[in-house]
Amino acid sequence: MAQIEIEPFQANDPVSSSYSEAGIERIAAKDITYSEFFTRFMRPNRPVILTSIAQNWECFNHWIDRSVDPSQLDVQYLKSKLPNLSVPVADCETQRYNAHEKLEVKLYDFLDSWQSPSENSKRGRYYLKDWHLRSMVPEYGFYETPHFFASDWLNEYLLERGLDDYRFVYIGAKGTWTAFHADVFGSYSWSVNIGGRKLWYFLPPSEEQKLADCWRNLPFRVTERSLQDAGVKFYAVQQQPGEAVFVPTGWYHQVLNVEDAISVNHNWFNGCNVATLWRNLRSALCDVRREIDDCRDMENFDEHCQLMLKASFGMNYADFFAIIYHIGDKRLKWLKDDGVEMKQYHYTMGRHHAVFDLVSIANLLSEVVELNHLASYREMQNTVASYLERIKQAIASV
Ligand SMILES: O=C(O)CCC(=O)C(=O)O
Ligand SMILES: [Fe+2]
Repeated sequence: MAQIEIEPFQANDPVSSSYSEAGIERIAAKDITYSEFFTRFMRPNRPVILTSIAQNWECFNHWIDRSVDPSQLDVQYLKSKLPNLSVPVADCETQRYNAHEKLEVKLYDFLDSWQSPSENSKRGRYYLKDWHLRSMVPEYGFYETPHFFASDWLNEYLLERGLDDYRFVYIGAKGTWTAFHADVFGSYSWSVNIGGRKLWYFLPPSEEQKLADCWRNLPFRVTERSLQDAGVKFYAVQQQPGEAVFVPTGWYHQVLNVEDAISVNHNWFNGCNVATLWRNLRSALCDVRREIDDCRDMENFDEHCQLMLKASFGMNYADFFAIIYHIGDKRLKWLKDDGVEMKQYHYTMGRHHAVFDLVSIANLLSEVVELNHLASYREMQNTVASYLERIKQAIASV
């Protein structure tokens, strides 16, 4: 079983935040180690494309009938593997708030109209996306998470708790697209193309502010022209079949299927970007508090804010700390029972990596305690403080 491991180093080493002026690098997956990917891209939060990453995947080898066309979906094969599930599609010709309108259709209807589009078919309009195929049909192992992306606290926690995950499949005809956005919670994403090509526009963090209107709203759609006109720094990249795009935290992006395109992607976070998630969560809570400020005197105002935070942001403080404690407990156990294997997807985690995870948790919780972030949530504050002491002791004894 392959191991994900990093070099022994001080978790408090400064991280360079600069990015390459030359564009987004393309590196063959076999030419870079996990540790290099960690140091050069994941920790400094820089995008990269890793090529030839999917050649052993079942979906890469069977979902596309390459004898016909490089992006021809083998509809018969998919039907033989999958039941007629309800699947989520985005209607790329409508807009609801800052995303496309979502609806549910039957998989076989979607595939049939893909294969033989009729006059009023929605082929170039409906984009099958955010489809939890992996969790819907768990026995069907159609891909393996590349080891580069295996330090994934979000899905590790959700899967071990039997909760809804952030692992998706996307199937979109030429012309379907994903609106301008940064990823949920401020997570990373990775996206691997099984077939077809996608055009990505990427903006380094904060560049998107140049596009904000006077209410601080960002555009639904950008074009090269609108980006240039606003003096925005951006990268345009074409993702080819078999390539993985690593999308760093807080980088706004827009994606267009320039051909019929099929991809797998995950959202995730870990010790490298957990502080950004916490910052985003706090800022989303500030928005909620501001919105219902006139109810401030009501009983249970702070608990109510947490309910609203969960509804608007998809996660609240209790969820966030549940993830931290789950990950922390597992790393603590592995350190104690030295040599116990840590199964993460189908990888094990090395000792330096486990220590890195604990140090990043300790750094985060120290900030939470020292800056009194949980002043309105006393009980949570006490739990965090005592958990921090446990982690510190464990790190000190390494
Ligand atoms: O492929 C797409 O349409 C969108 C993918 C995306 O936004 C992501 O992977 O973060
Ligand atoms: Fe995204």
